[in-house]
Order: sequence, then structure tokens, then C-alpha cells
Amino acid sequence: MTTVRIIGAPMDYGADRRGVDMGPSAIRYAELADGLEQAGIDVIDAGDLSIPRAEERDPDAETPARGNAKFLREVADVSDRLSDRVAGALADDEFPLVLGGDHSVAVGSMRGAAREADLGAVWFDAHADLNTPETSPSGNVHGMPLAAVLGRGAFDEMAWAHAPRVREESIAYVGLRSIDERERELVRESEVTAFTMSDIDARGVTAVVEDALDVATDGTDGVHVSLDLDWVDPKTAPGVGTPVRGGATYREAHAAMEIVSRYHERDGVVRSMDVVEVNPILDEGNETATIAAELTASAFGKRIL
Ligand code: 6HN
Ligand code: MN
Ligand code: MN
Ligand code: MN
Repeated sequence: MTTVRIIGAPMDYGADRRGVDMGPSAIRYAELADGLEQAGIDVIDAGDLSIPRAEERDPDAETPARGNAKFLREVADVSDRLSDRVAGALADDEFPLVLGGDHSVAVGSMRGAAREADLGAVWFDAHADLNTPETSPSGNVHGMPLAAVLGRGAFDEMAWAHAPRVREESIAYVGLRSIDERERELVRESEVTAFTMSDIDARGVTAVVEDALDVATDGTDGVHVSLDLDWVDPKTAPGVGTPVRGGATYREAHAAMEIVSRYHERDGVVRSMDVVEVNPILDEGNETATIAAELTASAFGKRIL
């Protein structure tokens, strides 16, 4: 039986907009633990990483931008501590479930999950998150976590984030529909497999997600699932900082998570997950956090019947 260890990472240093730091509370309020228990999962809630609020930091010590990566020192510190927590959960034979926070938390999740394993990943997202400090139009680190993990770009403080046991060939995107101009080149010349929303239109979500999981499973010891809520259509999941129209429907998102759960049940290959970018300030009635909790329960095997 799987035991899930929930690790909250209320981080917003990687995103432009405040509010995403409230994601872990909102997702817990949406009865995440109940949903997981209904899926037959044992749940341990390890609480939140402590992350200093931007307002509490000594302004003299402030480093708003490092190169073109804002708050890189803060992101690096959180990522470093998070990677220890994730590796610790796995060492105790538990499944680390990280609640963001902005998508820069995936650096810590993946780095921790790849410490003792060759790790593949399925990245559910409207965005490719492969910018480097050189190519990023925004300077926001939540648009760069895959680059950091893959050891691309000049990250200075985050040079340690490179996870040599994560190979580009073992990463698959699902749901892409917003890629920056210079980032497009990076995606094209990389070995990462990219399934866009057009692929889902043409082939259906089931075939696409199975292919993505096959990519991430092939030649690896396990798979990390990174679920950015903006892969879901903003009409369904409005509480995200960087909404892009044309995303997955509610049913497509559930179908995708049910396939994730089948891979996990069949081979136990899924070993870690993060659920990120829920912003309660921008949400309507905690709807996005509720969908995040429901999708997570689906990913762990909760079924209609
Ligand atoms: N996310 N590509 C844009 C940027 O600023 O680099 C948006 C990134 C969004 C990141 O949603 O995790
Ligand atoms: Mn993302
Ligand atoms: Mn995104
Ligand atoms: Mn397992």
C-alpha cells in the first residue's frame, strides 16, 4: 500500500504574482487528504517548508534579480531544502507529494527524487518551463525549472540543481500551448518529447498520456509527475497566475490522471509528484484548488465506481 507524504512548499519567489504561496493551504482545504484516503492511500501530512515572506526579508540583503533570474538565491535555498525532504520521504519508502507554490518547486522535487534513481518526468503544463536566465522574457524562475534540472543556462546559485540522473530523453510534456520565442528553439533542439494541445486534439488525451508515460518510463527507475494547474483550461481552473486559453477540459484532465494511476498501480513506476501554480487570490470559490485535489486523488487511483 502506498503511503503519501504531503510536503507543502508555499513558495512564490519564482512567480510574478503573490498568492501562489497560499496554494498548499487551499489544496488542503479542498480535502486532498480525504480524497487520497478514498483512493485507499495512507496519508501523512508533513506540513509546510518554512519560507520567509518577501515582506519580512531585510531590504538591504535583497537580491531581486540575479542575472535575469529574480530571487534566485531564495528559490535556490527553498529548492535545496525541499530536495532533502523529497529524498527523505523516498528513503522512508513513502511517496513525496509536493504542494506548490510556483513551478520552481519542481527543481527541489526532481533533484530530490533523482538522488537515488534515474528519473523520467511527465510535465503537464501550458508552458515548457525551459527558459534559461538568458532567454527568459520575464526573469521569473517558474519559467525555468526544467532548464535548471537539466543543467542548462547560467544559474550561478543553482548550479547544484543540475540532476545528472534526469536525461532529456526521459522527459515528456503534455498540453503545451504557450512557448516563448527563444524558448521554442530550446524545446526544438532538446531531446525532450513535446505533446502539445494539438496532439491531444488529434489523438485524444489517453493515447498522448500513455505515450508520455512510456517516454518517461523507458530506461528509468521511476517517473516524476509535475502537474501545473494551468494545463487545465482557465474556464475550468481560473486560479492560476499565467492562464492560457485552450487547455485540457475537466474530463481530459481526469482521464490523464487515471492513466497516471494505472501506471503507478501496474509497475509502481510513479515515485513522486508535484501540484503547482494554484493561486487562491485569482481563484473563484477555491475551484482550482478543488480541481487540484480531485485530480491528485485520481492520480492515486480514486475511481467513479
Ligand atoms: N509556469 N514562459 C513564461 C515565462 O515567464 O518564462 C511563463 C512561464 C510560466 C511558468 O506557469 O509554471
Ligand atoms: Mn509550469
Ligand atoms: Mn504553466
Ligand atoms: Mn509506489
